[in-house]
Amino acid sequence: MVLQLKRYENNPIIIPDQTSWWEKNAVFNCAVLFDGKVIHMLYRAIGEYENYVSRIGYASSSDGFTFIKNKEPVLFPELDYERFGIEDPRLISVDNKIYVTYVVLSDYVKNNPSVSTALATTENFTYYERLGVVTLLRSEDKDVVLFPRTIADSKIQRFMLLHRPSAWVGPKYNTEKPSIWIAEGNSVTNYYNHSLLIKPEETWEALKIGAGVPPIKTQKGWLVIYHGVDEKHVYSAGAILLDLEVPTKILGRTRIPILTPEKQYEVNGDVNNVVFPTGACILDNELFVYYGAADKVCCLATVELNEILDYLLSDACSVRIEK
Ligand code: BMA
Repeated sequence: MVLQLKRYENNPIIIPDQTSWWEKNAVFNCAVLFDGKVIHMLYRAIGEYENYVSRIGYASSSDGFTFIKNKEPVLFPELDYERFGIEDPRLISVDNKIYVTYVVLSDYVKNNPSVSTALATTENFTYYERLGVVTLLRSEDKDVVLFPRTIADSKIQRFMLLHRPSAWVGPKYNTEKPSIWIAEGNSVTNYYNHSLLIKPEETWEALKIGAGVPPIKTQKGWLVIYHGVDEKHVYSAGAILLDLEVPTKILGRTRIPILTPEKQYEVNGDVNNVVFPTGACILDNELFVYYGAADKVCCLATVELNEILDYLLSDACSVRIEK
């Protein structure tokens, strides 16, 4: 059996607003957080192509399908390290505090900038307190997602995250291609104990992989949706299941993408052939996965939670033992 996410029939769910100075060209790569009543969404927006500076917009929904957008951006370059753009937000609630990770650039997109990831916290999705850059200098680190819980161990609260330091390749790092790493933190901003979690193994993820959606706690393990990029620069989505107690242990990994560009809105856009999942929530036992399509619009695809968990624990997703 091959499991595929089911696209929402009315995709895309968010499209650019032609009348808006900051989001008239593209709105994509959306993060979500469900607070039990409202699904809050942050999304990346482009209003001009010349400098391609990204800002972050906010939208909300009560059913997961229909979102109402704010008129003005909620996160936009204010500090020096943000001035070339704020990209790819990921939302997560850890111990009842809401955090956003987002990518920041050292220069304009066209100048091949180095990338880092910054963190902010918010109580109301309107005001954001900046907590600074959380990745290491020159590690080219993005796709940073926090786990939604801390571990209390010897009275120290330890945070956990997944990240994708593109510069960590070569024999020293035991991977030839940018891979997903896991780390612990003694505060929400300071991470150590980095270890390689998964590296590219299949052709659809041959160039690089990166965490997409923050880990979702389920009864069977931490569910993580990630993206993989093939030799032709096609972005697809896959999933892994991590042990709840020992998250460095992989219980299952999809060998065939669960979503790959097929629809016109995924194949043609500002960057063609991209599905880029960045947010998810569970509504009535259904996993809602939100993704950017072709760096142009925001879309939704769903799967029954138990179905994807059983699939990840089946033979089709068994973990290969490295010799
Ligand atoms: C990644 C990020 C994403 C983008 C994707 C496809 O590196 O820049 O924001 O959606 O590439 O272009």
